[in-house]
Amino acid sequence: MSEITKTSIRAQQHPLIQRLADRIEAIWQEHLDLSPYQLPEDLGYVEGRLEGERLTIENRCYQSPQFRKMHLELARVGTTLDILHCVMFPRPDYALPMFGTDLVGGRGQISAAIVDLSPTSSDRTLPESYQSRLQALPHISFSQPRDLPDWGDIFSEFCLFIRPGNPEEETLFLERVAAFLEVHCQVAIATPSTPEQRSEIFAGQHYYCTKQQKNDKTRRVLEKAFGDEWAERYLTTVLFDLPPE
Ligand code: BLA
Repeated sequence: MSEITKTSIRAQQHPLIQRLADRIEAIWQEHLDLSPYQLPEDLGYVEGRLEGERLTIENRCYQSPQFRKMHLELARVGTTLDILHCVMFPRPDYALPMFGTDLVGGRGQISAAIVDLSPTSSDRTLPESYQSRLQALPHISFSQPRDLPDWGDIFSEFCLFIRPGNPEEETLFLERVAAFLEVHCQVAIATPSTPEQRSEIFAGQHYYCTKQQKNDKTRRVLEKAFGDEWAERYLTTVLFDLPPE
């Protein structure tokens, strides 16, 4: 797939998605020692059909000493649905939470904007270094908070899930994602590895992925465009795969 096509999809998406994608990559490049991460052969760029509309998925994927996989995905269904999906999977030698963000919108309006640093420890709490930094961020309130679904027990108390009500709230959300990501990168590079906690961390990541795979809204979009089997494979090998044990 050529770089030109890759850039052009981003340029067609909702402006908040473009801004967030650019910001995420800039923060990664600033703080982390990135190298490419190879996705399964045929899944870097994919096209399917959803109710007569074209579904295009574009993936960017990196790794670093602390992160097994840093995945940024942009997806577009016809001209009606724009999606940004991003997850950072720590290597299981590092006692770090999962960073995740999802923006879903279309026709000029983002309907779902979520960001979290989700715990992977067996007590389901974030390390003290994260708690103190996240608590220190200024309080912001949004006009349309959203309720988490049943499978959302993986998220931390700092999880932000809203529908942005206006351009100011879109920018506030963007800045909050950037703040979470800055905290994450700074703490991650200062965190020593703890191989003795490997199985606990692995179990925490496993739980996170299992729950995310229960998001019917994501699954339905993929099943309609690509079929049930393909959707299952994509959910378990690209979106929420597990590290080799
Ligand atoms: C919601 N995710 C959604 C919705 C759609 C998708 C269509 C419903 C939008 C709405 O309720 O307004 C679709 N998201 C996708 C697709 C992909 C995607 C197709 O990423 C990828 C190809 N989802 C994540 C991550 C988080 C997440 C990393 O991928 C959180 C860190 C959360 N998405 C999430 C949540 C909802 C959602 C909590 C709301 C689910 C609900 O209300 O039932």
